[in-house]
Amino acid sequence: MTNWKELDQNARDWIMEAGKKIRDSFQDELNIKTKSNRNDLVTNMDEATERYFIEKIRSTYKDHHIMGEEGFGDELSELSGVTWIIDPIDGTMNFVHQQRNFAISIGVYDGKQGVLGYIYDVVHDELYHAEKGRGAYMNDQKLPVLNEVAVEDSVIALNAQWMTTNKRIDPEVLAPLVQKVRGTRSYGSAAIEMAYIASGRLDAYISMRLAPWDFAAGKILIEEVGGVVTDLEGNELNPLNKSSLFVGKPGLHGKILNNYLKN
Ligand code: 2AM
Ligand code: CA
Repeated sequence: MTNWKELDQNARDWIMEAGKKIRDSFQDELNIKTKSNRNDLVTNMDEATERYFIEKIRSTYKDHHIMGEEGFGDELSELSGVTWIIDPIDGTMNFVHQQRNFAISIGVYDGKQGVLGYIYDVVHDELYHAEKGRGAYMNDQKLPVLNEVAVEDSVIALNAQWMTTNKRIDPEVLAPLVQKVRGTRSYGSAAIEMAYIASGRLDAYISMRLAPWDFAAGKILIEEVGGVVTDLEGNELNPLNKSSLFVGKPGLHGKILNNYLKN
């Protein structure tokens, strides 16, 4: 039997410690490499942070599974038992260029069910966490359940690249939505964007391609405050697969999905 209370405390301790290491690293020179393309960055701190979590988890929980962005975890073809889904630094481009607007993101799943979610905005020292069925919190303050909002009063997050010619969506699709809403924002970290949905700072967020470690924690947070988490077609996400992502306040999610995204 998993002791979830103890696991929650360990996860928080490790996240705070990892955050401190990342803040301390700002004084050191970064080693930056590229992955799949010139804009896909990874640093020594992404790798060191993932290794730090894996070492802690492996020495404490011998039978847990780990899925990590930098590939030091397990190769998983199914979710069974307890699985930690880890993005050591979500928003690496921001980490490199701005030293802000990035987060540690960790979702802990029991089988296919998300149980604990953590998003730590390292620079603002904001820890968002949620436990399935027990609500979502920001620095231990309970986040209120989300209210409905009209499309024309909403602030939505999306990256401008989805409004230019790209492989994943016809840029014409999003234009009417962008014209209708009150404003658009782009923070460049899916985890932070999802934490901002959970805390009501944003009303909806659209991304065309995210990986499980980008949304594993945010999904739990948003659902705990009554938000809706799907892919761009309105289907449930599979925490093992890359997919598009559309999250939003209750009511607003359905209105945008039916009136703007479905054609
Ligand atoms: P990362 O910084 O951990 O790589 C940027 O718009 C957001 O999308 C970040 O959360 C970034 O995560 C993620 N992202 C960027 N490129 C991606 C890709 N090719 N696949 C999945 N997620 C990606
Ligand atoms: Ca990352």
